[in-house]
Amino acid sequence: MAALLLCTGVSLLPVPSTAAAAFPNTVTLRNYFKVGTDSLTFNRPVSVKPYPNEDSAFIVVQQSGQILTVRWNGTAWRRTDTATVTVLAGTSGIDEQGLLGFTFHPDFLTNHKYYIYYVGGTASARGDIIAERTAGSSLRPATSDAQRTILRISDPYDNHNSGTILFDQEGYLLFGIGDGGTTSGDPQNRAQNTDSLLGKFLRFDVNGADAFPSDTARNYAIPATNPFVNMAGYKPEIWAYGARNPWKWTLNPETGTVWVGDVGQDTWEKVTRVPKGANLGWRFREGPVCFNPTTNCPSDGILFPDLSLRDSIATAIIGGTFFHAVPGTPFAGSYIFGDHGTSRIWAVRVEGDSLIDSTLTRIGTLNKPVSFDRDRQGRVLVTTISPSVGFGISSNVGRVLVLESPDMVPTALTYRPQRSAVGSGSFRMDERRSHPERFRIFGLDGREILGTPAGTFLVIEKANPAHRTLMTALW
Ligand SMILES: [Ca+2]
Repeated sequence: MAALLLCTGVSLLPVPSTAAAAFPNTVTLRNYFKVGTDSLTFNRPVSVKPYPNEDSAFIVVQQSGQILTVRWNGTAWRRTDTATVTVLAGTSGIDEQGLLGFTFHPDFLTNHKYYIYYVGGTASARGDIIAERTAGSSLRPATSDAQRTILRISDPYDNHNSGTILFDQEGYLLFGIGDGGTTSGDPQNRAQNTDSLLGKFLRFDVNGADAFPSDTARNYAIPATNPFVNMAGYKPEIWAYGARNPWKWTLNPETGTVWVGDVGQDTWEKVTRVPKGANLGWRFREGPVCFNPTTNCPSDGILFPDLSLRDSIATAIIGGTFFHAVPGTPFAGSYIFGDHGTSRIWAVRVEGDSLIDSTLTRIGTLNKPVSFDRDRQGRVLVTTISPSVGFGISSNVGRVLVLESPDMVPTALTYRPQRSAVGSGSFRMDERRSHPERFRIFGLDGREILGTPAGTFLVIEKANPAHRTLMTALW
């Protein structure tokens, strides 16, 4: 079956042939929603997402429950709309609870659906909730939007809630959640308990019929390709397990694989590529070392981190984003992430799903990064809440900044999951099969690709070579 892909953005830049070995130290941070010499400020912004159909409109998620729309009106940035998520009674609104995640449905422009993740309540009423909302015809979230619960998990403690929900390249909703929390050590060993939904990556089909009609807390279907479907002792929602607190994670747009910054206990912060079915090892291990038990802990079947950072340089890792560079430019193949505790931002070089150089290039210092996102042009946006003290966030004032450098040459990229409908301006990759003479396809490393593999490519129409589009193909 052929998949279709949306092509957005046209790059007129040439396709260089080689990539630089190291990242130049040329990156600066500037206010993105600039107002004079300062910026629009936000109340504890935890994520910023571009609208799927506009270059200059964004959702800014405030932890206290507001979904803001920020738009450029031609002369200035303005908040043009606000929806409020009523977080659960008893929510402290500080530290790790509140409104934490937001994502548009891949077909938002036609079905108007978006998804929120929020955490709150106290004691036995504490819950982690993913909900689906349907915006009105204005295609702007509003407080009045209809809402239905997708998932509700009872949560024993108020921390380790993660904060990311995303649709993957197969069109399923992916969710990472921490081990349930408490002060330390996952005391009930939930992350390794495959009969618990905590300490996991979970994957749902929110387009399918409710597979649990008698369960009001589970309102979705199970993707048949989930790794533990029909396995005794495993919840079928599980995509991967053994996570401690996967606060921020993203998908490698080239491969579709999860890359997570999993917040460590006391000693190690971790960046890990998470393939389907992986066991990240917590609480047996904290990154490269044994945690519980402290010696002779299991290692068979456990996925070790791609990067393990000692507490001397990182104390609360903020999983990052892949920078969509024009192939061959200095920041091609870079994964950019940071640390909330030490305020550092780094780049590492990645090829496909492999870390090809674990050397951390420190490209910035920002007090205090909270999330890494991208705009539709591929630029890296960082939300920050500062000043901050320790792991908790003591200030409410936050801003959105953008990483800029003459060496960071972004290309726009929007992928559309396989189930998406053909829309205006979309492009069918199966034309490559039926009309192979019409297109040339180049990988992100600049090499020409023959055949019709899945991945992210620069597509050039032979009859009109100036028409170049970066796109992701699924088959
Ligand atoms: Ca149900």
